Amino acid sequence: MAETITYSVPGMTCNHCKAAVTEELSGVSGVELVAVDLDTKLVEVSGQKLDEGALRAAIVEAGYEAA
Ligand SMILES: [Cu+2]
Repeated sequence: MAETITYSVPGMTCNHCKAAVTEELSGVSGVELVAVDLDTKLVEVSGQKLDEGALRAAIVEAGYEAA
């Protein structure tokens, strides 16, 4: 069953940030869709059997922090 998890990532300011976060999260197992909203600084991750720890690690790997 698909699930969606939303993270607040205040450090994202531009399209480069958006691309970096999207790329890292897209590489996490089970992730099917990543939607970044720069205005609200929210990242929506959708997929199957999502691993919260892996998702947070991917955000850190991209150089940001999930609030
Ligand atoms: Cu940026």
